[in-house]
Amino acid sequence: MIKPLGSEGKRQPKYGSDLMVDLMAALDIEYAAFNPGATFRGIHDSLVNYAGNVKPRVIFCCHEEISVAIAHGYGKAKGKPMAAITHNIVGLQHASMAIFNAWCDRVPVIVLGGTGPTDTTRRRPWIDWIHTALVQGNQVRDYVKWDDQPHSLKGVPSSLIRGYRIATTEPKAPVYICFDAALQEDLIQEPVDLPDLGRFSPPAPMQGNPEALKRAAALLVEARAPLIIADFVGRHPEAVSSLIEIAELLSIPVIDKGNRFNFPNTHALDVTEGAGELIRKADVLLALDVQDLFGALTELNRQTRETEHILNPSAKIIHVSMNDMLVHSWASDYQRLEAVDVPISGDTSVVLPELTRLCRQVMGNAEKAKDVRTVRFNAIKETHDRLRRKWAEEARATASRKEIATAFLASEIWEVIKNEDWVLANGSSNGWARRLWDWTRPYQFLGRSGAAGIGYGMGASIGAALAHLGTERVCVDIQGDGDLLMTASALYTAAHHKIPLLIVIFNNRSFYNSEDHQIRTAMFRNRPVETTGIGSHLDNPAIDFAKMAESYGIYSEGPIQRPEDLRPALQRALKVVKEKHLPTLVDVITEVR
Ligand SMILES: Cc1ncc(C[n+]2csc(CCOP(=O)(O)OP(=O)(O)O)c2C)c(N)n1
Ligand SMILES: [Mg+2]
Repeated sequence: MIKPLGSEGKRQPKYGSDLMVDLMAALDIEYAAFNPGATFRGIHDSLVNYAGNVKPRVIFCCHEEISVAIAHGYGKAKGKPMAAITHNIVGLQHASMAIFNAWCDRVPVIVLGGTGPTDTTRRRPWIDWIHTALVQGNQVRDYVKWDDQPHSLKGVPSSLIRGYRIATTEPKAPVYICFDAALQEDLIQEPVDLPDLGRFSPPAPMQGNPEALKRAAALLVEARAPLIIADFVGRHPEAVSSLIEIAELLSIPVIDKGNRFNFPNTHALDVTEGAGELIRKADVLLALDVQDLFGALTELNRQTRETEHILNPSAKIIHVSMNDMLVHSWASDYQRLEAVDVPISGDTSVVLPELTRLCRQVMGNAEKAKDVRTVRFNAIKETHDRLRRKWAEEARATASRKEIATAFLASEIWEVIKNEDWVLANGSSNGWARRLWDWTRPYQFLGRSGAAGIGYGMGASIGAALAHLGTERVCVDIQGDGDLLMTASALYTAAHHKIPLLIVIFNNRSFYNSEDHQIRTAMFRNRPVETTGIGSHLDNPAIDFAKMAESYGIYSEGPIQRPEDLRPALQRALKVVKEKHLPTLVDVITEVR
């Protein structure tokens, strides 16, 4: 909800950029992340000297990819956007990977930029020319929801307010708004009135079509083997309890695709990793905000890229999503086309309660059906319990290995944080965090990067920790070594702003995902695998991440090589996070995967 102007509305803006900063404050934008650049020196000055670095507060970064990734993580954790400011076309090019991540992850980020001056007679030779594009938004237009470049100061309020509203209307996504340097720096000639922002809020969430919802309810109640696959439902935390309710009402097993926290892993109906068998025998599938529906119903041979569609062809598919509401042609983020019997455009946060109500109506008091559902519930619970027991045993078995296994890493982090109010901001230790920990509350997991563009983890984790600042929550980043190296200077931002964050490096000394591809390719072609580390294995020299963190002023531990050294190191680091409210880094050398 956009709030009316507070005390900041009583300030007297003198320059164009003062007004821009007033608007950001009015829109309740708490932070603006950036590294500096002369095309927004006006805004920079206004943030610091006019608005006193209070709201928005400057988050000082060393790369635009980090600024946007911070806003990305913050947007998910806080449920509202912050700003990332990029320096004309050069900063925007650096930012573009992170904007694409946020775009695919459907997260609102207010990306701001400077340009020009667009009046060529006011440009400095050389630099103002090579840094000005016609128009700048072209560069990222294919993966932002909207972009704009207002031509007058009077046009600035509607541009920013519209941008904020578009970004925060479902499906949410980044927007880019570019301010001419001259507009920022010129004196305000005529006062510009700010409108009552309370009248520009995004619309209420969209309900599904009533007829389609009735069909869906009838199919679900009649189903012999219904199945739910959920992917982005948890972007609205309150929708998680609605999902639990409908799953419990009809005893439907749930597969969580993990782009958000969708379903508690402790719940008897969670069968996330037992998916294959359930998909094969399902007769009605309720897909909820699934980004890649074809992918969710498919088994993949990683070596040959061949896919096998495993859903029974006679099964009926209901898909509730906003996917059809945001399609651009440039990036194929719409995925392979999948047939759907009951497509419902709507926001699952309001569709699920309504669908549950309709299912109750259809069910009435049929006693016989109750027995069927109880038998089904018990069978699913057995699968769920069996899987959890199996994983716990597998993890225990890794404790005696000489090297640190990914399951062991996850279980040791769990032992250290399980009595804290924790948030897993990034990473999963190869999936083990969800297998072994108790995930019960929606804010505990933020999902993934969106576009699998590496360089995301550090920035997104700082953003999440910013969102939780002032609470007792402990944010944890299980940070890939390769991903970290892409945006390592984020450590400076974490240290400079004293961001409480437990960074655990899952250090397999490799861009292992790619190394694994090299191994498979070589095997498939009957070529030697011994050479596959060339260009992907991060050794020779092995990087000392603890020393690196130390040079940024961050408390660090490691490299931890022996299983028995891991827990004490994590405990010491956690103590620093909790008592000193600072970032810490524990470098853990692990098995490759
Ligand atoms: C910007 C970008 N470049 C390259 C890749 C290809 N890629 C995917 S995963 C990966 C390795 C990441 O390394 P790390 O974070 O250490 O994770 P690991 O695979 O070792 O667990 C690479 C290089 C990518 N996804 N994004
Ligand atoms: Mg790695």
